[in-house]
Amino acid sequence: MEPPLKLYGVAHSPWTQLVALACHLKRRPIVNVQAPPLSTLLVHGLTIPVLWTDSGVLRGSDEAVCHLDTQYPLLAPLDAAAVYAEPQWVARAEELFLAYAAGRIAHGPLHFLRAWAHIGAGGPTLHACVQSALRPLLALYFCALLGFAVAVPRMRLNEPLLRRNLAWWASRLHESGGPYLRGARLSVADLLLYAHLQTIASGVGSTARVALAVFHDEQPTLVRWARLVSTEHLRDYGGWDFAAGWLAACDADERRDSAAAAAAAATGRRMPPPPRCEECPGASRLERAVFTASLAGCLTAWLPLTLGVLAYAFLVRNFNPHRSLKGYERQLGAWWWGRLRHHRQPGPALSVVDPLARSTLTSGV
Ligand SMILES: N[C@@H](CCC(=O)N[C@@H](CS)C(=O)NCC(=O)O)C(=O)O
Repeated sequence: MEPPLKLYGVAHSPWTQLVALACHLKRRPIVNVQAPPLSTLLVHGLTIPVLWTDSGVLRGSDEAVCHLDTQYPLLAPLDAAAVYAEPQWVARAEELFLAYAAGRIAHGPLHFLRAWAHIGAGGPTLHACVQSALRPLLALYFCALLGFAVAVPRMRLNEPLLRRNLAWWASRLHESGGPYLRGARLSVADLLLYAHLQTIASGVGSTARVALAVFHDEQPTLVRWARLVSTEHLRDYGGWDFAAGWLAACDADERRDSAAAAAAAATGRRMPPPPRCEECPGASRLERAVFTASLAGCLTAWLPLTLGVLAYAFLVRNFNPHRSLKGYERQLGAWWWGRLRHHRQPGPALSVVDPLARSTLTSGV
């Protein structure tokens, strides 16, 4: 058996999920780390994911997935080169991220940090506990990032954008002739959407409640597609699988007899309840205790160090070419600058230009 690859990132990140899904399909075990080595922190900040392989360090999910696909072409080919050559897939995955990312902190920072306590790293107990001790740094970084996005540019979970985006994926599925997004075979296009479904189903903030309802009520073909991906390819995916429980609940819901279904329909939506973050597979009680103790340390005795590291990480994030939503942030900066120059008079609504230049998306901020 080949040695495991080191993957820096967490299961609640769609891009890290994407790399973990590709590793799973290529039968490459991973060792998950939840803080970057110092050299990575200094140059690239805290952006996830990073994958360490025999051929070097791969930053960004696209690099990592392409590497895995070319390295193991005979094992479940993922058509990575072809998918990344069609910019629509990543662009729509980023758009989906923009639609729901801020919803992850909709229940407040305490809920958000509590969800992070439940993220497991897997592996031997000692490894899992060390990662739990390091994870608060990343948790505080994303808490601050999302907190800023909600407080300043007033980002929210954007339901209309989410609806339009999921309708786009559903129409691609329809046009492909199925059962997968690019036709008869599972590809990175499917993994891009499925990775986001995993993050949405991780139960953090309002994403699961709102986005899973849109999935369930408006895009039944996407639910069937997700069930196929889950049962055909991810049966033994393990502790990072957040969507499986919800899909099983959808299954049970569909099997209900018609009288029960009619009664349920009369009382409102028949959607199975979305998972709560503490119900998702993840960290043990010991790991959660270690996380909480370390978080307390980061916010008290080590506060100057925490603030210093976070300030540095926010500084270098702007030079990191791999993180997503860069185009959106550039436009946001220009919009603010315009508002300042025009003496804070309300300007035109901010919109995000689709990188494919096919449509203009209202961001809802
Ligand atoms: N294009 C990158 C996106 C990676 C990314 O944006 N990751 C997010 C977490 S989900 C991140 O680390 N963001 C840090 C930041 O924006 O500062 C990929 O595909 O890996």
